[in-house]
Amino acid sequence: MFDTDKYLTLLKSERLKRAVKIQSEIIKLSRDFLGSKGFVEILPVVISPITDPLTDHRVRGEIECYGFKYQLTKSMIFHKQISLLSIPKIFSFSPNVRIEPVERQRSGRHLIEFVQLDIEVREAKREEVMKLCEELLIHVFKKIKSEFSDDLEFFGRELKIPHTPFEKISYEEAISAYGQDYEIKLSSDISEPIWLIDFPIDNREFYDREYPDRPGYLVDMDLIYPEGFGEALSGGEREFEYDRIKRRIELKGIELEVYDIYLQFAKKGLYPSAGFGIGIERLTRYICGLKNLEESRLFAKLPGVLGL
Ligand code: ASN
Repeated sequence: MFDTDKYLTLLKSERLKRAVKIQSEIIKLSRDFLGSKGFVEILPVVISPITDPLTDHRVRGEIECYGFKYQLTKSMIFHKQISLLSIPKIFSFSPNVRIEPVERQRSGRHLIEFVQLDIEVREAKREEVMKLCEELLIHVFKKIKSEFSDDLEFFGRELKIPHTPFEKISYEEAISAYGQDYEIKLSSDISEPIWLIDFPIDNREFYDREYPDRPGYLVDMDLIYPEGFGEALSGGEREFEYDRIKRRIELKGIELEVYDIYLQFAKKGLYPSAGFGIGIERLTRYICGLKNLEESRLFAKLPGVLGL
């Protein structure tokens, strides 16, 4: 089942060593950048009674302790919103567990355990966090390009510094230009990252904010990497008012009691906010130009394969 010799070869490979070294620097640079902008790093939450519903992930990583049901974190979205009651600008390197369908094993883009740099800003608009993200990425790309040129050369990677602001395309435009398979087709068609904005309500979770004056559409976004690397991140403005959140949960057909604790916080008052979460392994893959996400971290776990 588990091939230790194969694993040892992987551990000693030059590719893995260099990718992990660059990843360590990506984490350091992101931390420094966000620190310089007044962000506070909060510790990640690994188990909680509430987590992101992510309705395409039907298997829930549940554990029971002391008679209570906890779930493994699929994303820290609700904890981010609740954190803002204490601190106005937060981030966390948050491990997420998502039991992906086995068909995604060979996508090159899915691991069942990954880390996202999850960011949330009190009272922010979507455009502000998009700008923040662009600055963060440019900062990281420039530093890696200048200080790790040997490694990038080893990977045969020509890392381009994109122009800002990144272009935007709406979900509807992407669908009409590329069809249902828009993520990879769009990504293969562009040479700089692009924002994909304004998803329809059915496509996303209940916490992305619906335009007050454009029902059925959300003030949210994905960032798509160029050169076929696919999605980099998701984010948006958030629903924060009790009645609206309640309605959105009901629209998804989720029992209100599943989110009872979150709803109680919403009733007492959450702040408006916006944020996003950027996958660290996917960022490493993009920067190094790696074919598979599996090469982008130690202990990578592919859907349906026994990992370490
Ligand atoms: N972290 C994402 C966000 O902030 C949510 C997710 O990962 N599903 O919107």
